[in-house]
Amino acid sequence: MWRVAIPTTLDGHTRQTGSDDFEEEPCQPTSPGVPTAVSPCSSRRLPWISIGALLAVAFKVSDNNAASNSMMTTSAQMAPTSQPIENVKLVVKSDEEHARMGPEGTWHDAFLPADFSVKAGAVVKVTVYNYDEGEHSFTAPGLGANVAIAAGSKSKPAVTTFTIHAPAKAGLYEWLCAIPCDPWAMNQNGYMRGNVRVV
Ligand SMILES: [Cu+2]
Repeated sequence: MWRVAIPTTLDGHTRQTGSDDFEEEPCQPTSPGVPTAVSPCSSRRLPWISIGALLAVAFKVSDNNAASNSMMTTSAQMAPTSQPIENVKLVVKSDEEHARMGPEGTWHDAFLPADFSVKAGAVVKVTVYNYDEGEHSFTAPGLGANVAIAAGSKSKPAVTTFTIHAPAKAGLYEWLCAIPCDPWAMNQNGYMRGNVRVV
């Protein structure tokens, strides 16, 4: 009897060519020595192999993008100056020039803006345009800055430039104007004092 019922595959199942449920059989591991081309699993595995290949290609492409991005970052970091350079422009105006109104409704001297952000470790080039006929200062002990801001005029601002080496530690660093000017403004953040946010 067993001599007659010879399995059509070597995986132990007796199969009949042309059977309707042939394609519905669960895919069995192919026994050693059975050519994969003969295995019924091969044709059903193909779509998954194709999807796998597509996914592999997709990941490969994204890897390449990531690699090129990191190369761009690396080349930027390898620029002659290793620290990022930032430029900050500040304007100083007087109460008469309507720098900034206080909550009580009168105008005051002010740095515009009085608060700004810089990157940690950056070399920050600050340029101050002073339209006020009075002198001011940008004094920030935490940033190592104590700079006199030269007096200018409404029609011809005085330009003062200086450099701040932003600390590596992020946080708020206070500055104030240490030269007597608008008494109220000297004690108010947003006017003659403020914060440099190191991020
Ligand atoms: Cu001042």
